[in-house]
Amino acid sequence: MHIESLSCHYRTRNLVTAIGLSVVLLLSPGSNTQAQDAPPIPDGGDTRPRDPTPEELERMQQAEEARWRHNAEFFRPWLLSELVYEGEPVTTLAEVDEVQRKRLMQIGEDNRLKQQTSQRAAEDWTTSEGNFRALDHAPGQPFKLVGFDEGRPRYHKYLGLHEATVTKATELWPGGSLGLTLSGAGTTVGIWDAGDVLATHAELSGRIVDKDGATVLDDHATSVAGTIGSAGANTAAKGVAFQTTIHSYDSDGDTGEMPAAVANDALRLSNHSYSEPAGWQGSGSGQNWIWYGDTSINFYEDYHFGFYGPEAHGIDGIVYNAPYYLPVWAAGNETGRQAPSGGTLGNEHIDAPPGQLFFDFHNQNGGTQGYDTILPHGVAKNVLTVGAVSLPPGGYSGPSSVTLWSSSSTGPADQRIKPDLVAPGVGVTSSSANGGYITGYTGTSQAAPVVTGLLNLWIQRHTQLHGSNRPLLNSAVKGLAIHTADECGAHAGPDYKHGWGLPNAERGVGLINANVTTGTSSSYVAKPHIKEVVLVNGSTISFTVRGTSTQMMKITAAWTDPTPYPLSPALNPTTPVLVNNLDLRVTGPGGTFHPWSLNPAPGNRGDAASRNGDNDVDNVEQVQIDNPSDATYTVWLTHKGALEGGLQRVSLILSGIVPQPKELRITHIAQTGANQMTLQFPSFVGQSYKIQYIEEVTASNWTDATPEVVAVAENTAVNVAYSQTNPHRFYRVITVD
Ligand SMILES: [Ca+2]
Ligand SMILES: [Ca+2]
Ligand SMILES: [Ca+2]
Ligand SMILES: [Ca+2]
Repeated sequence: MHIESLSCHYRTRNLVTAIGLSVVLLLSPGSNTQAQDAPPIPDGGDTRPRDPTPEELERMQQAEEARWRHNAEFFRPWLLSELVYEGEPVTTLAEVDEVQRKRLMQIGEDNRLKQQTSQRAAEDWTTSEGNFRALDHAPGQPFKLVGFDEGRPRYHKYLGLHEATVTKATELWPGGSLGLTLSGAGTTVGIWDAGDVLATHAELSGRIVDKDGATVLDDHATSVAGTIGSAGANTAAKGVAFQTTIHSYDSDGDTGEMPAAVANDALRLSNHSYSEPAGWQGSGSGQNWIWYGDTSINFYEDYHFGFYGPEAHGIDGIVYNAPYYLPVWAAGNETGRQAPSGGTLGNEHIDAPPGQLFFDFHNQNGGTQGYDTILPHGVAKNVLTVGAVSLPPGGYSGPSSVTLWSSSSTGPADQRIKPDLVAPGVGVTSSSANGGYITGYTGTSQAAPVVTGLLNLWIQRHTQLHGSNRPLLNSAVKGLAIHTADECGAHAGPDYKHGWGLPNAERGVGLINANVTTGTSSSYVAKPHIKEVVLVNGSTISFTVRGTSTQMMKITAAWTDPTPYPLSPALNPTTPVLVNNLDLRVTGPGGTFHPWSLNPAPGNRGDAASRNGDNDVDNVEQVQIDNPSDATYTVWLTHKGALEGGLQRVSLILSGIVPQPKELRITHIAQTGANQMTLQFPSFVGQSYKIQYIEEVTASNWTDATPEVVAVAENTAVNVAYSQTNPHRFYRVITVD
């Protein structure tokens, strides 16, 4: 719905009088539903008409301009900042989208050419060196040679499967307790995986679109597709989004294909249950173990784990330029993996000549503490990285009901919190490439598609409420999943093993349902729980919220961050990869509340998260007030340094707040330049508004005086064009859904 204000009348009799009116208006804001009007300034004693002298005209002009400046000063705190993106002025965010769309297409084309070259180099390498590396890997561990760069082969490792079930997703389905009808119908999810999904599988038939012509049928890909979207002919195999359409790709050429899928198919979500191998990889039987580290960087530990390398950088560049697209990535199954010791085993290094055996020994993946085993893609800042857990048949009933799967990859990634979430893992059967079913695999490969399917249901619900022209930002989808997750681990807040916890489908869809604009112009509430705003370089966003003593208050800020300058290979470098360092704080009874932070130092990785100060490494920040008062709090969003790009889109998720209605009307109006008027109205942060006008009060053909603007404060002032030849207009402000 949209809500309109009553119209606001602004009319000039002559210019000087109009300016006088504006000043009166500004200094005594009215309580009428119309903006203030006031008596004209008296004309003075001499009633005989005469033309002003040139000196008088000059003085009048100067006085006018002084009043415009005075008026502009009044509006300044509330005036929406001019948007500048990468040095260019922009009128609307749609223009930013367009710049990013073009860049995304260019990235896709560049990546496609780069990957072709890399694949050709890989073919030459296998021909010259023998192809045993590409083929003779550990049994049961699917690896595929996908390229050859900088003297090293590059593989994709498909991450194995784990039985999975979804906490509370069934409540979103038709017949569920929420009264919704979510099934993924009408939506599309992308899968990049080991090969072709069996499109004729009874569980998937009619909903698989082969997008890249991959021809090799694959169990792993078919099973991932099944976990997302199996119809449920076998009820044990039913997918989370059981009526979604799946665009199927093999992972070869992924970074060229993903941008095209976003640009051409408006893809919103994709699942990636693979990455490049790192550390120890091999079979339990002991003959094919390979260590993927680089001994010139560190002998004991593979620097690739948690390192922000070319894979993370490449994916983040894509996602930054695709603001409505979120890839979900499996964290990896790496913790604790190590070749059996004892000195009789032939251990090979990935960069060793064929057949040459080494007898050195490297740390088990994750060392003795089991931290820092996120594979290269999952390190990316802008994806949602998923680890694997198991749950009892009854589902979540507190942190102790969640058991981390022992090999699930863990953070930190650089110094950041990863994985982002963990997803469950017990009791699901999925589709296989022979038309039957698979049971009993183990790995984060199955946890990721559980989350992908669940997010798909949320996107479907959001589209039901707001239409497809109003997509949630990728950072809002990710932020919502993090915000509404169930608490896991030994301490409150995030940790490096479970991330922010276990997604809760019901709680997430609850915030989507409650995040609507309702009421009338005299009392309305706008989008109280999910706010998408733009932080302009040098600015601060602040607004008040009402707490309640009956519920914990939680506020999450999530943003899709630009890519940093590429890092040189190093073990656990401390150069931050965060580019735009936004800071979220809340002030109110009890003082200042800071976001969660973890300590990435090797000896402190298991410590409880702290809330003592700013978080300078993560692009998700969350303030949690455990015992709020029935009182007003202020949310502050600031930034350090200069914002790359000149602006940063941010998603704010809020819960445990009591929405306070406002009146929608224009409260102030005045001339602020020779050809400019400024209007002001009370606003909700994150809500979109438009100013419109008509020439005659009886007219009904409202014309836009402004493009859509998103409020970033509790009052918003906007400039509109003023013309002396058309000095008589009626204005209104409306909300835009
Ligand atoms: Ca492909
Ligand atoms: Ca590391
Ligand atoms: Ca926790
Ligand atoms: Ca920060």
